[in-house]
Amino acid sequence: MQVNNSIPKKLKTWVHDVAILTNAETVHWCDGSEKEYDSLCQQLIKNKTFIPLNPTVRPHSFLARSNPDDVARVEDSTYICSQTAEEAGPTNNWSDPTEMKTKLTMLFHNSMTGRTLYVIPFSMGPIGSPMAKFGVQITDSPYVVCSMRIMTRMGNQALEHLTDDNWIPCLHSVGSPLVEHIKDVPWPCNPEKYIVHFPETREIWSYGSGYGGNALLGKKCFALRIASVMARDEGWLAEHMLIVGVTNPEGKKRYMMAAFPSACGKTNLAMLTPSLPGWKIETVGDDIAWIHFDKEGQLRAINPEAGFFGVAPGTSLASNPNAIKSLEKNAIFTNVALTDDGDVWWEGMTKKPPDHLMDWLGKDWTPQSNSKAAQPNSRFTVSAAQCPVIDPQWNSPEGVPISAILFGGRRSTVIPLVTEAFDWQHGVFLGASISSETTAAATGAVGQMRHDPFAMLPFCGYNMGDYFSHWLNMGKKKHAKLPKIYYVNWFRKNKNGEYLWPGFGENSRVLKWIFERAENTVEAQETPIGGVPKPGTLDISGLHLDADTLVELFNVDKKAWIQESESLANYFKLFGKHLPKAFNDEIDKLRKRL
Ligand code: GTP
Ligand code: SPV
Ligand code: MN
Repeated sequence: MQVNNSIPKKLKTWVHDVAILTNAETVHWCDGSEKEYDSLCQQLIKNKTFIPLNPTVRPHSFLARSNPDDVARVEDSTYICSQTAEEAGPTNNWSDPTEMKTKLTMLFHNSMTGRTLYVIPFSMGPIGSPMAKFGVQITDSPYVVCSMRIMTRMGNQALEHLTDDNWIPCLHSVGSPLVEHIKDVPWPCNPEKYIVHFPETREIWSYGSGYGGNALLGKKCFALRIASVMARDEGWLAEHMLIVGVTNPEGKKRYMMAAFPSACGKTNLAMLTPSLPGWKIETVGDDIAWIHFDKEGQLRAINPEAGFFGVAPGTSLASNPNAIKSLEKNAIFTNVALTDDGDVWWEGMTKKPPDHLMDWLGKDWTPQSNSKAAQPNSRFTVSAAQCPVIDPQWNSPEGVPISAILFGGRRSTVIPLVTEAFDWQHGVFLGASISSETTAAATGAVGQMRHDPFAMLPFCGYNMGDYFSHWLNMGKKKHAKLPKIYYVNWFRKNKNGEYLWPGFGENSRVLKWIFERAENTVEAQETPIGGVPKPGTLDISGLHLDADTLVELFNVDKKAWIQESESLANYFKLFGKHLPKAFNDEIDKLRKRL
C-alpha cells in the first residue's frame, strides 16, 4: 500500500522513527487482502517457516515449527511498567518505565536489520462497535502478520478509521537481525525476551519471541493487560473469558461467560456439542470478553478477537468436533506433528496414533518413541467465521446480553462440580479465589497449584487488589441487573486419580442447570460454600454416574475447606491495603458457615 495522506501524521511519524531505530530494510503497510496473505505464505514457505499441508486433506493450511525455546508465554519476562511498583501490584513484574524504555530502545536498535518492517493496523472488536478499539502493530515477523490477519480485523478496514490518537502502538521484534552473511532461520527469535506494557502511556513493546501471546500483541497484551487499565478508567471490564449462547429445547436463548485459566477448557466449553437432546450451543468467543452494563443495566459482552488460537492436544472429533470442523481449511498449526500424507496430528486427536510421524521438532516419531509428537502448548490459528456453530450475533456491535458468569479452574480435589454464589459480592470473591494447576500455556513447571484470581493472574495490567474493587464496584452501578455467578470444576478426581466427571459435551448438563436457575425453574440447596443443585435438579439422565461418584462430585469436605479458606486469607494478605474490605468479610462469613 502507498503511504498516502489518509494516514494520520502521528502514525506515519511513529513508523518512520521505528524504521530508523530498528534499521529495517523496507517498510510494508499491510492492507489485509487475501493477495497479501497468500504472498506472505509463499514467502514463509520459501524460508521454511511454513510447511504447506497436503491440499487435498487440509487445503490452504500450514504447519510452523517454532524454535524449541520459544513455545509459550514467558510470564517471568512480562512487565507492567507503571509509574510506581504499587500501581503494578504484587502479582506483576515491574520496572521503572524510563529505565525499561532505555533498555528496550537499546535492544530494538538495529534489531530489524535486513528485515521487512510490517505495519498492521487492526481493530479489537467489530469495526464500528462502540466497544471496539484500534491498535497498530509493528512487527518484523511475517508469521505474526498472517496470524494477526486471522485473529483480528486488520489492514485497510482498520486503517481507514485511525486518527492521531485512537490507537494503541504495539511494537514487536523477534530480535534477530540479518546482518551480512547470516542466513535466515525458519523461526527467528532471541533468547532474551521482554513483553512490556506501559499502562499510563498505553504502549506495548515486545522483544525476542514470535510465539502466541508474546507476539500477537492484540491478544493478551492489548485486549487484556492494556484493556484492563482502560476498562478500569472507563467503567467496564476486560476479561479472560469465553462467551457462549445456550438455547433450550423450547428455543429460549441465554448467553453465558466463563473465566478459566489458560488451557483449562474455555475453547472446549465455548463450542461444545451438548450431550443433552434438544439443547444448542453457539460460540461468540473462546478467550477474551469485553463487558459493560448498557443503559438499561443489562450486562453485555463482545469478543474482541476474530479468530481462535486454540490448544491442539486433546482436541478430537469426540472431545470438540466443532473445533475439528473449524480446522478443515485455511488454518495455521504451530508445533504439532506432521503425518506421512502431509496432514497434522497431536496427542488425543485419534485414539490410535499413526505408525509414523515427524514430531514437532521435525524428527522421526513412532508410537514407541518416549516423547510427545506435538508440543504440549501446540496450537491452531483459525478464523472464527469457520466455526460451524459460530453465533449469529458474534459480530454484534453492542454485544450479547449476559445471563450468568462462570469461574473455574483445574482442581483435582476440594472444589465441587458447580456452586452458585449467594450474591454479587460473594461471586466476585469466588472469582478472586480461583486456584488452578499450571499448564503448558506458560513456560515453567506444569501441574503446580497457584492462585489465579479471575484467571487473570498473568493478564491484569494494574494492581490486582484494585481490580477486585473494580469488580465489586461494577455491581453497584445504578440499575445494574446482576447476573448470577457460579464456580465450576470439571477436573475433580477420585482416589485412583481418574476424573469424576466426563466433561466436554457432558458439561452441557451443568449449563442446563445454570440456565434453569436463571429461569427460576430449578432450586439450589445451600452449603457453607454456596448453592449446589438440589437433588434431582442436575440432569444426569443417561450418564450412568454411580451414586458414590455423584456424592464425591458435590462433597464439601469441611476440613479441606477450612484449609482452603486459610490459604486464601493468607494469599489475600499479599494485597495489603489494596484488598477490598468486603473480601475479609467474605472470608469471615465463610469460616462461620463452615
Ligand atoms: P487457552 O487458550 O490457553 O486460554 O486455553 P482454554 O481455556 O481455551 O483451554 P482448552 O479448551 O483449549 O482446553 C485445554 C485442555 O483441557 C485441552 O487439552 C482439553 O482437552 C482439556 N479439557 C477441556 N475441557 C475439558 C473437560 O471438560 N474435561 C477434561 N477432563 N478436560 C478438558
Ligand atoms: C493463554 O495462554 O491463555 C492463551 C494462549 O490463550 S496465548 O495467546 O499464547 O496467551
Ligand atoms: Mn487464554
